Amino acid sequence: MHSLWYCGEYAQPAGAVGVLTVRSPRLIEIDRHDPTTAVHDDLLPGLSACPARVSPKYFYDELGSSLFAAITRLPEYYPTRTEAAIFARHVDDIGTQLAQGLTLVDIGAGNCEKAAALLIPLRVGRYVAVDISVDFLGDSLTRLQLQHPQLPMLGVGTDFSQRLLLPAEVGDGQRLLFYPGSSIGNFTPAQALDFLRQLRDAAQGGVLLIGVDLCKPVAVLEAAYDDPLGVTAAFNRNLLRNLNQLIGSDFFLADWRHVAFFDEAQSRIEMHLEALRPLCVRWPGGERAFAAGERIHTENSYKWRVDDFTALLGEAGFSEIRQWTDERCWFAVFLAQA
Ligand code: AVJ
Repeated sequence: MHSLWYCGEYAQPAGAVGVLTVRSPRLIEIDRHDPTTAVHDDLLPGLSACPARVSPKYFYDELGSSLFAAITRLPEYYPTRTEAAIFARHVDDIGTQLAQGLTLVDIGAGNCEKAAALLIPLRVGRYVAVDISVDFLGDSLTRLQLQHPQLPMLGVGTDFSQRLLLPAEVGDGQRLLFYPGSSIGNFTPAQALDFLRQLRDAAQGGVLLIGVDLCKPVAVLEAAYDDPLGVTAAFNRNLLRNLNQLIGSDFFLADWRHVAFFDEAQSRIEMHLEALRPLCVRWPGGERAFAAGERIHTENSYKWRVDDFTALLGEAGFSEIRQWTDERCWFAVFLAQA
């Protein structure tokens, strides 16, 4: 079911003195070349639909993952920084709720920076990083392994957007599922409930630590998704580059404008790409005409209220729900028993 594409673990030489032995993180990949199913079942129908839509998972090729890392450093993009501040302030409190030596399973690990700050304070025994972009993940893990030479690490490349399936290699240690950054915000409330249930199953009786972005003034939200430097615009338009690579389409990036706004009724940021002129995009086996001003919906980012998200966790079967937030109540971190 899954192929091993790199395995380079080597043992500590017995009695070695003055030699720093660094483990190599092991990487496995599940269903790597399954793009045909994803492309046929989800990408092409979405591109052809009215209005057109493309899943946000197509942002994250290697360049897209780097652009997202750049977004998290923008002054306007408060979520990453705010969440990190909550962890910095409350990590000891969170740690007292947890056993030692847990397997931290980082869902959507990206550059692994968020988990890196928790490995020591939470006395993690094993680190498993899961991400759709396995090449990016390999680099991130190799760097992290240098800082934690003796911590067992595993990288799992998989597309968990349809279904979260963790391979047996994750091991049978007690699990701490880590789903930070408000990635849950990409899901509609109904999809979020479904995904939380999958997380609960994957936790196998362990715990979930999850970051959730909260409702706040619209101007703050909109600035975070339409920054003056244009990094979010580049991140959004990079999706078209990725599609050109994946399906051989001929999207011309200069024809498309980044659009982001908050929809109060649905409590979500919407991101779109808007055609600047009438045009036709072609790819082997299909084409799609766009009128000037017509949009491709590329992302939703839902903003929650603490009470509503607590209720959602309960509905998904979690218990003993605890939560920490920042002074402005812009972001919340929840800990719950699976
Ligand atoms: C990774 C889904 C949490 O919704 O804030 C950032 C993605 N999109 N800027 C978010 C994103 C535009 C991000 N998540």
